[in-house]
Amino acid sequence: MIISGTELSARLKAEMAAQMPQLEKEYGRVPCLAVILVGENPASQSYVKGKIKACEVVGMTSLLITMDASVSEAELLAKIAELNAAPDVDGVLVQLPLPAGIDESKVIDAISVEKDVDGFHPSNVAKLWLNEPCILPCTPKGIMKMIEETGIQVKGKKAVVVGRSNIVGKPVAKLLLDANATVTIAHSRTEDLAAVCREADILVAAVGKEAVITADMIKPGAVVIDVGVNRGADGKLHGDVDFAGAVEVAGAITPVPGGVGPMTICMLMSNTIECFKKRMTVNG
Ligand code: L34
Repeated sequence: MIISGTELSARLKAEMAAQMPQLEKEYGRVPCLAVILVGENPASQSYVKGKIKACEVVGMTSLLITMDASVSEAELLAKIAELNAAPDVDGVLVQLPLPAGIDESKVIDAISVEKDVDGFHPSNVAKLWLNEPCILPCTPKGIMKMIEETGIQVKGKKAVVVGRSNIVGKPVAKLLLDANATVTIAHSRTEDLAAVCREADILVAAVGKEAVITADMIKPGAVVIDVGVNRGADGKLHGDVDFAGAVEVAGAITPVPGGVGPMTICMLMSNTIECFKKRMTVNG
């Protein structure tokens, strides 16, 4: 089984689009996402384009703010403050990575928690780990939706997450733990990574290196989620998993492209709606 993020996200976006007339009637407007893109990183440009396009598809409004790579940290922080204060903006996202010289954690801290559609703000991270209601980071949330889609029961299963980043590895491990999986976080210093991976009923590869997960590292029938988006020497996108080999062994697997990437964007739409609804009910 190939878990298509393209198809699943299209279905979920259509469901969200169907809610828009009701939201507009109830609150007088549709949700609005503001995206700040600093510099001209081609990958970031492509992902941001996807985010703006998704807003159109869902029927929400968006604001794209592009800033020169030479922008100062102070200018960027001032723009964030302006968007935090804007009553008609529900979500504020600063596309990462940022140019050298800008402190990413300072930027993330500056985004108002109520508008933190990425779920990267320390308050949202703390809430996630304390089991309090919060905005979930988009990629981990999308991964859980894809696992759900396979119909497998996560409870009691062995899950191995390869990678320990703040935006994918750590939060997806927490969500798998909440779903009652037995979770291992493996990483670049893990001894005998292949043996650790072979134990996994659910394997999440979030390393950021092409084809580090090969067929021999996969337990037959396992669910394999490939978070990698690596631009190869051939100019094409490759996952962290050697797909051609892995698809023969796995029970279900996500492709790259067309897997986790589109689901990340889809969950961003869902988070924006969530922030919108919360702000509209709290602020009247
Ligand atoms: N602030 N920065 C912030 N939030 C995020 O959620 C992200 N991320 C990651 C990078 N920086 C961020 C994304 O948006 C990764 N990411 C992302 C989003 C979308 C896609 C990939 C990564 C995506 O749509 N990938 C397509 C291919 C797109 C292409 O061809 O360039 C796919 O099918 O995988």
